Amino acid sequence: MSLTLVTAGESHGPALVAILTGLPAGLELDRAKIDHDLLRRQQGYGRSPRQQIETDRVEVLTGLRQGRTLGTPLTLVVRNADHKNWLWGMSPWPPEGEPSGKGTKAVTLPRPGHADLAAVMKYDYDDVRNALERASARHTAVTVAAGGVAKALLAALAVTVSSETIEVGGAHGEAAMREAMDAAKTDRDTLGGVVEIRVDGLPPGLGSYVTKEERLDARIAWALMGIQAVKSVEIGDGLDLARRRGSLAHDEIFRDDEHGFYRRTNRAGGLEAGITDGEQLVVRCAMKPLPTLMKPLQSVDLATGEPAAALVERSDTAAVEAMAVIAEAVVAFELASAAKAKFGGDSIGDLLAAHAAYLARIDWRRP
Ligand code: EPS
Repeated sequence: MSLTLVTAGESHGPALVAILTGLPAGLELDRAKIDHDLLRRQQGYGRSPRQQIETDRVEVLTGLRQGRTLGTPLTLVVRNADHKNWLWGMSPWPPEGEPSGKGTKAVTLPRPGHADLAAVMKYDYDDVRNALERASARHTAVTVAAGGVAKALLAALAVTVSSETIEVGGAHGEAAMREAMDAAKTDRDTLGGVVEIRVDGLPPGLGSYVTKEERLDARIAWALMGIQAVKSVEIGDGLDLARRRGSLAHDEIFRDDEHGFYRRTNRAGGLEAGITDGEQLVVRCAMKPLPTLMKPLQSVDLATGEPAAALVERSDTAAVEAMAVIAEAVVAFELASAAKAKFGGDSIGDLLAAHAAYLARIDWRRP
């Protein structure tokens, strides 16, 4: 069985929840490591004042005993500290007493680029809040917690996942990216950017060409495109490969006793035909600028049908660095799922034994 993940939760509701199934029993989880990723997701230049309200921490409700998985569904929770300001407005049950706090008035000014307009039409809402609460990127907090569990499984296989923000608002390099974010903030505007994920230690043979569902390139693209605001995903040399001749687009095959089979280039980014090829996995994804602008774009008031400025709410100037941590998490989840599908095992010991037997069979050494 491979892994499954379901997340739930509204941005200003009581909590965010993730349920993971298919984990082997006996996998050791380190709460501090998961919380560290939650902290990394909250940090980054250009983040919103909301981050001063939240201190995200993982709680576990099921599936874990004394730090080790039980092989049963694992339920993770990240509370929304801000919910205390929305007790009436985001009450799960019909609220009691006079309206108070935030979220008491219907939002009728849809923001271009957010889910707002399409969602109110689709779901027959008269309050945009019903859509934006779930469309919000807030729930990526619990996605990151789930990614932390996946990273623990990958770490047991000596696989490590890292990320880097390589571009914000078209600027490269730490200083230029900060400058771009400062300028956008001054102009009450927002920025997007590009992150790169690298994964080391993956053996050849995860994923498969057999079905679309098993193609790891498809799964990674699906997972990354599922992150709010992501508009493009690239694996290896990606788009640039389309502009080259075949002689400069592929990774020639070599073999010696020290490495087994290996490549001297990695244009494929570690994936051929949806299967890992034993090289470093390299994936980039790009997010558009955030749609909540302090200098609002043109919209229409849904209550009157008249032209109006879009909703202005507390927002980030850019969240590209946060997106890097989220991208790590979703890529880690797909890789852990592919590893579980390949090596199986009801216990982590069985999974590691199958992994070791496989490495002993193939002619490949970890680069
Ligand atoms: C978001 C809007 C902002 C962001 C939020 C994503 O939230 P709020 O409306 O509460 O100010 O801060 O992201 C987070 C809360 C988070 O933890 O990442 C949106 O509309 O997507």
